[in-house]
Amino acid sequence: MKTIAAQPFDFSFDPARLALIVIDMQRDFIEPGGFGATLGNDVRLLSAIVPTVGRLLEAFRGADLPIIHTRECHKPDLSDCPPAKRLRGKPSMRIGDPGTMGRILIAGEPGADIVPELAAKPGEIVLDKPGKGAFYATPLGDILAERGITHLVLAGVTTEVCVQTTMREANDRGFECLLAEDATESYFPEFKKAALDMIRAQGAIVGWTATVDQIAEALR
Ligand code: C5J
Repeated sequence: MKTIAAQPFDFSFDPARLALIVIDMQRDFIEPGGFGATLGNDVRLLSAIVPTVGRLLEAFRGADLPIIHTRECHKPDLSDCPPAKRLRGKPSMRIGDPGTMGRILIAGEPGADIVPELAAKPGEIVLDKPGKGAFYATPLGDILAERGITHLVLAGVTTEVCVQTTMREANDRGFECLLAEDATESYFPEFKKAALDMIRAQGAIVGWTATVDQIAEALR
């Protein structure tokens, strides 16, 4: 067993049962001119964590542990995008519309891809997901079960939307989850802080948090 110095208390895990899930580090959320920017967000908040997520990936690669990358995107015919998701609000562009990096959040389009700095290496899993949570309508549960994974480290964007949703889905499926607090970000800093507080509250009711340095130290 190994231990990560975490909040609200140490996170113990068997390295043979640990995997990393990096949520939605996609060009459409992170790069200028993408979907996130068209929604009025300052994408520099998100691009700032790219090097830190890179260090977390290297720590898992160095320890030869499983890595899963997710991408929030939909089929070109939008059959997996509920109208409630596509039509809500009055954004200047909607999922499926032509954007600066191809059709917005459509599988196979440049904007839906992971930023080049964090591209998956051979052997790593890239999972397309139509929902906020990475377990909904994907084979993620089977992928983790096949590998005997019981403990997860999560990272990516955005903290309070797809990252927190995935962490809560994982909790309900019995996984022990730790969020890498400096390898996740929100367009709304106060939402990130609130999400971290919620996760750690009541004796880690959703899970633990730790820095990338603390995680890397335990994996060395
Ligand atoms: C959002 C995500 N924020 N990956 N997606 O719509 O968090």
